Amino acid sequence: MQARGKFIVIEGLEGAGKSTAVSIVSQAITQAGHLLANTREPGGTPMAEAIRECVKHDWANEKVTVEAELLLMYAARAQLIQNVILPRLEAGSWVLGDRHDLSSRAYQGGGRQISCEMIESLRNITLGGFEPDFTLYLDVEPIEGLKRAKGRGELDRIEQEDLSFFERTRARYLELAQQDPNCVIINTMQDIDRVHQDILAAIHHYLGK
Ligand code: T5A
Repeated sequence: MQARGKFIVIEGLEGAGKSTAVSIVSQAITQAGHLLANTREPGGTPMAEAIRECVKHDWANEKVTVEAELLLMYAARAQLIQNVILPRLEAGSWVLGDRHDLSSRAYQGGGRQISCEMIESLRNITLGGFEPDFTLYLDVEPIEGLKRAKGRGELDRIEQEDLSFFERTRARYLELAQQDPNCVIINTMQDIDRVHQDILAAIHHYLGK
């Protein structure tokens, strides 16, 4: 019988360097001989990509409520898990996610200050105990991450939040990452080559298990 694949996730604030980490980790996984599917959240299916557009869009005079934002994130996640992640894992492929549930717990739980109870109930409905096998959390100081994100062009609705929002988000990320035995924290405030070496070392260590 085909062994179930592993679900690996890259997490971090805007400008943490997730895109580069995704390519480093993808290469390491495929070189180790595994089939790999890449996903991003919110997104990754046609409907979830439409939700992504909707959630990142600046609706001008219509305030996006924190509840609507939270529900949209979990609606997109439900689509992705049922249609892509679980079928791929069952077929033996590995899946590498650019963001997953930790993002909601950090951005909506920490940044937006939505209660843990509300998030927990959506996690139970959507995930039913499903969790990544391994997470790399790329830690960046919000001021530096936003500077990098700004260097890339126009900011979306969430990226336009004030610094305190990202500070709360980062604090929640760190708190949750430190509690998770399957999560490695990468300091991205170092020289970029060193960051890439640390990412490679972490995924090689995981693959060697
Ligand atoms: N969201 C998402 C929620 O609120 N809740 C949720 O549940 C989920 C799933 C998604 C948005 O939705 C929110 C979070 C987000 O606001 P996104 O596009 O997926 O949006 O996420 P972003 O974080 O916006 O993606 P970014 O592309 O901004 O982040 P990256 O991928 O981490 O940044 P990257 O790799 O493009 O790097 C940005 C720039 O910095 C440079 C890179 O070269 C690049 O130019 N850089 C460095 N420079 C110097 N030193 C380093 N160590 C560097 N690392 C990268």
